[in-house]
Amino acid sequence: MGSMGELEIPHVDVLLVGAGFASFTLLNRLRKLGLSVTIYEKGSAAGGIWYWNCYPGARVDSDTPIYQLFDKELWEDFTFKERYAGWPELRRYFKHVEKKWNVDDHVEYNKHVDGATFDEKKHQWTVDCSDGSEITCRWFIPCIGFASRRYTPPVPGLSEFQGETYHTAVWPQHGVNLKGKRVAQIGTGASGIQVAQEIGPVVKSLTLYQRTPNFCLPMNQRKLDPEEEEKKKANGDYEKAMNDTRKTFSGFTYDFVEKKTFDDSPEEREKFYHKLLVEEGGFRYWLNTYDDMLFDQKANDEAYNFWRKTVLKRIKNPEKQKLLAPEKPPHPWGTKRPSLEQRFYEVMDQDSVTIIDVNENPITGVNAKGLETKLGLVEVDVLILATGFDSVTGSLAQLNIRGTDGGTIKDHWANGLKTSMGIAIPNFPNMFFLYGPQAPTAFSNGPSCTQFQAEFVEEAIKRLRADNITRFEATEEAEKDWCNRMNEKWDKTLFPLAKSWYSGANIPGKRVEPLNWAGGMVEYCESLYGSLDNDYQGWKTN
Ligand code: N01
Repeated sequence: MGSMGELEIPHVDVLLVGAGFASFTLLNRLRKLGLSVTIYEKGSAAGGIWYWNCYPGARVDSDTPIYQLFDKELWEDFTFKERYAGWPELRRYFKHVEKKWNVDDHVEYNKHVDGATFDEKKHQWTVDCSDGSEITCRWFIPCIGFASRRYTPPVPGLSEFQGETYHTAVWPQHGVNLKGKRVAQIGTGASGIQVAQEIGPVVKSLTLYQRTPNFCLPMNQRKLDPEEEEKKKANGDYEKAMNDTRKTFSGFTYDFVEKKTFDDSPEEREKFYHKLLVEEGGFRYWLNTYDDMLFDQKANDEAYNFWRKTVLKRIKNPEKQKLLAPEKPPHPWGTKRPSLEQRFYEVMDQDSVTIIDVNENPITGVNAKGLETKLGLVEVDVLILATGFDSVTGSLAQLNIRGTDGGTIKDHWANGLKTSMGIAIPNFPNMFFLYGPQAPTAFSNGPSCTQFQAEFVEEAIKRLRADNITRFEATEEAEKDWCNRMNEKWDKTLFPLAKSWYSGANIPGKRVEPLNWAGGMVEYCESLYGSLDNDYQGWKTN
């Protein structure tokens, strides 16, 4: 970083915002090119999503070894203890990364970026922070993920509640003791399922306000044997797994099988479904199944029915059976994100757990003591809001980043979301964003997506420096083309039939449109990397 005289504004080649997977991989790559790089992070420690979302039971849904940075020097002396790591272990992992990569001089915590403006003369950004400080940079790269703007629904009277209220996305860092408490929870997304299954067995009572059932898949969690993991590393299994993620739709190690649902006989199909859902677990029933499941309603019904039949065996209470696994699903199976669960259905079946369907019994008000529906007042000590995020677009749109026409990103998207390849926007030169809108983001394993995007950014900056180019901007044609391709991919799937955060439908008044690239990682990376060829097609340079 440049020296800070009295009036001098510090300058770096690259400013990264957020201290998670995306920024750490970029930091390591770009400083190797000889660039000065700084990360600003508004939290007080690394971890990104794993810093903020430290609610009980928060745990990743991608399995080891692909949920980590893909650098050998990091994984050769860090071994995860569980197949699916929980947030405390992920925090420890980030500490390991910080130490191993010696990042102390590169990261500033408790530093909240408010906005940025582009200086056309100098071809650089001036970035301003909430503490009044500024910094200039040639390259401005927000790495703030798709879930950094939380959402709280406008429940009438929420502020009247005299008990404790917590949103899962800003859970107190010191934890909350819920033992023996009466708890109400709104929301049954990925966060809600994990909280409910974790606290259900220890609280006095749990009342779950559900709008849409989450069709969860068994996590099949297990402890990892350190010796076995070392053997796998020595065998090259880790490298192979990480490389395999380049070849699949979602950046996992497995992909859809090249077969249609009804190519198999009913017996073969049952056997296959059973293997994916019960024996293997994880996302395999979602992402390693017949390749028509997310495209063909009949195929999808078949998948739902098998899932339902399997889950119903785990729930005894007939009312809860209807609520958690209804005969007619509100959306095609897998078009809202299924959660990975550990004994969720058994916990929900406990007598101490009540599920209220807010479609039939909306929350009419909250008062000092609890939540009211037409079924009456439920008095509670604690209210948990597991109500999600203004996902994907909300993260960037909340910042006051002004482009060359003076408008913000929010202005740019006023009539519809548009980006070039989910990584840049016309009018916002020298700015890339990772793990954001119109990229494979929510349809992918996070570390895979961010790693592949970081490779592009590294290559782009390397070539631009060699070519003496100091201003790099996506063209409007490239943006238009990407938006057309986004819609084309999306419209072929069953995703448009779900009201989901994948399309912004979870936020009242938000435009409903595809927010994530549904064309798969392989095609995404081909488009992205290819755009640097033929004299930077799709980009304006000077
Ligand atoms: O948020 P969500 P999340 N009244 O939007 C409900 C990642 N993640 O924090 O489904 C009543 O999914 C809403 O209902 P509905 C992951 O990608 C990963 O759980 O819209 N209910 C829904 O049930 C995930 O998908 C991990 O009808 C209301 C819930 O609140 C994404 O982040 C862990 C309501 C919100 O669920 C978001 O997950 C956590 C209202 N007015 C998160 N408004 C792991 O890897 C909203 N809801 C494990």
